Amino acid sequence: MDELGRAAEVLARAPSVALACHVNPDPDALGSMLGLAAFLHARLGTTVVCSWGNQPLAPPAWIEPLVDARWIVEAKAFPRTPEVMVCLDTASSDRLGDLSAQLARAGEVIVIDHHKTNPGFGSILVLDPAASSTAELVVRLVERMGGELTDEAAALLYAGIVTDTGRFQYEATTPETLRVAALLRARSFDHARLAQALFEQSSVGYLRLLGVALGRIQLDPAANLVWTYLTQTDLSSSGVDITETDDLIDVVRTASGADVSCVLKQQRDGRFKVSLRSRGATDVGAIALANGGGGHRLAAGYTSETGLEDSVNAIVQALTA
Ligand SMILES: [Mn+2]
Repeated sequence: MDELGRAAEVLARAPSVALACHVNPDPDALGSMLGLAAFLHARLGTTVVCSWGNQPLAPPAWIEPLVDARWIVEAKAFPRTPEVMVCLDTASSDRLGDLSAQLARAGEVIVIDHHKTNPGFGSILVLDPAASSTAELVVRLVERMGGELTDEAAALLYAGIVTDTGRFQYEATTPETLRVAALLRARSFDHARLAQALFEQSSVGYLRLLGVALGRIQLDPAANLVWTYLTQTDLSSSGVDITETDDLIDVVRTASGADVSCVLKQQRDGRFKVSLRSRGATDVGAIALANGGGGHRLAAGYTSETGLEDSVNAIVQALTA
């Protein structure tokens, strides 16, 4: 049997399922995890528990109307020895953060992911790098299992697809992606409000900080690179949390003057979180992988141990090699 079929079979039999996604979850991680949880709970009465390896957890506002708050627990309350554990949108086991220790103790570990750089882990691996999003894979799984999605589950999965495809714009958007999205949109949820909650939630402080980041943008034509950065001082003086700056890279990537765009953001521990995007000509996933990170061919990232200058130099070197 194929891996999707095995996953469907295990989930159909499990009275309780523990679901996890990667640390600092994006809407695809959260949407695929919570969407699957919502489906299992509604369809089979499965006891579901969901978490990710950040402590404390800070669930984003957009999920609030869509989930039962009791499903989400802190990592320390996650089952120590789950019979069935599902890891969603998690490109490698260390991306589970505090939850990675549970892998060795879990009975069955189902990994559902679409990251090309995923080395493969778990006992059942549903990995399709051609899929637009992990949420798209969850819909395939749901179709295999059979049964209806609730409106909330559909909204959660739709959120994963609409964000990971850049609102159906990126290369990975296939006819299958649109079929799946249409299937979800057929359920009754307010997609316009959901999109607003996902894409139009900037604080004025963030917009000012965006101005700072865009003001210091650098173009390196030889490396075909456009880049900028934010420091902890920038963040603290503007009162903006780093999680609010996720779409900075989406503004920088619109620059037509370079194929590769990069944003370096200093974290609390001083290290720089590096986000890379390519307009199509460069495999930035390879650069991220070489630096201990991962992702996709055109969108990837890693955490840099070196300072800002050395981090940028290393990227320039990789691009001009
Ligand atoms: Mn994803």
